[in-house]
Amino acid sequence: MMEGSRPGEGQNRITAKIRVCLMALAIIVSLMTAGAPAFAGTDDGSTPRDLVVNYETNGGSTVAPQFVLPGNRILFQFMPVKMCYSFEGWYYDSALTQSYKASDPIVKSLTLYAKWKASSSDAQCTFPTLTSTIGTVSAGGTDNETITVESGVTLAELKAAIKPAANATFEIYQADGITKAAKLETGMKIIVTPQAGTTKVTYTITVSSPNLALNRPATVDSTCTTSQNAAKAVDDSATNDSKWCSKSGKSWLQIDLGSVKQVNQFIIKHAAEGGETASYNTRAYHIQVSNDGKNWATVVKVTNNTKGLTTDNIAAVAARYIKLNVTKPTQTTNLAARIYELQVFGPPNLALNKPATADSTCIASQTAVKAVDGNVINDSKWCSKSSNRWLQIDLGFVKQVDQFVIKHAAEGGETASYNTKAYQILVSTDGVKWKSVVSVTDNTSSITVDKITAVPARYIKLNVTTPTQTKNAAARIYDFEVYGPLE
Ligand SMILES: [Ca+2]
Ligand SMILES: [Ca+2]
Repeated sequence: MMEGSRPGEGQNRITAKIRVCLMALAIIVSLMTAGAPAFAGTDDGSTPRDLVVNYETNGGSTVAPQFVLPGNRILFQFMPVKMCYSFEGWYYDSALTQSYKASDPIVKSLTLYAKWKASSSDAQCTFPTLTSTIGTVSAGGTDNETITVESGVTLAELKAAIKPAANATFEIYQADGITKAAKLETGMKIIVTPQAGTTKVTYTITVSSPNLALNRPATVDSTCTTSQNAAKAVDDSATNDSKWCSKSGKSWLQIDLGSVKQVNQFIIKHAAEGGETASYNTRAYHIQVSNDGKNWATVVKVTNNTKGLTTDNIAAVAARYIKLNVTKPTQTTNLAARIYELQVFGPPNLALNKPATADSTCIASQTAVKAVDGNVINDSKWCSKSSNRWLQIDLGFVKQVDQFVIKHAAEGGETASYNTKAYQILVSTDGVKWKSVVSVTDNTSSITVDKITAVPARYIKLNVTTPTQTKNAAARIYDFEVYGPLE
């Protein structure tokens, strides 16, 4: 598009001029007020009873402190200006979460913080934004935006997924914004710098792992009212009474994760997380896991909880069903169990949706990709009946791996006699030199879990040597999962 034909350019120029004038005015006012502070709310000067309101403008023009009598409002407040940004208001906290209103009385000396929004409509302001194929960021790219990535995403993967704006560069730093990051963690920052080096844009990283229980089918022993049902414990909400409640005295909640998953963490939101008194927080509970809904193993036992939010970490176990038994529902004699949320997390499957290849397929749809899609339904398997059946996965980068979970024929609903009988797993860092790490000769199970001492690997290869328990020659792998030690 030609320079002169850009729509709204004239208007942008005028806006920019007004901004420059505003900034100059603000600087003059700031200089004046710095010499003669505005004693808002009192006419007798800075007596010892005056409170001081300081302003942190976060890169905008300076605003001088003001003095206010306790309980009074600030009568006249200066607005700062900042090139290429519009002022979004004052906040009580540097994280900009609690907004200040002009009607708020001032009850103690404090600092107010300015919030800014990048005004990308201004042609003079080219914002150093980014787009990313991992996580979600707004198209405009505003300062202090959050980018959420799933656990298991590496620093190198995120870097490869980011495309900064034209002529801009970016780097990922630790939370201080200065030290370069070595691996991804919540609170780290992506800072995008334009060629001119003036208006940097910061994105804050949140690392999240998916809640395996979210909106999964859930059942309970009973409810206090019909709306306080099992689904409320897995809906990712702790507001508007979104809880499961039961006062049977033998209260339990059971969740079906849909298929067997690796599980290593439970987070429960009790009464106080939903705004109720902390004395209603669950006192004692235990958590059980099962692959079939019949045989249960107790993995968590808590007898003395007082908190509104509990986090129970365990060594990773394979589980399809999760059962929460509330043994003492409150801190008092009140008998109602109140569970606002039961969240279930697992370690990241390093093979999920990674490039996969195989020697052959039985039919065109039963490709290698089906073995790394996280699904076991609708015939989602890789199938091969050649004499040399292999599946290979590229993790993308060299990672530490220490566990392989394979879902065989019966997990996909086929006869257990088609479960893989014998297989080997090999690993490689370069795809050329291979090391055998697992060799199984007599499996009958529909799910196999093979743990090894952690090794570095980028490529994982599964050789199916005896595909079934019978003479049937087809290998059927519904899912091949790879896990590593938690860093
Ligand atoms: Ca809820
Ligand atoms: Ca699958």
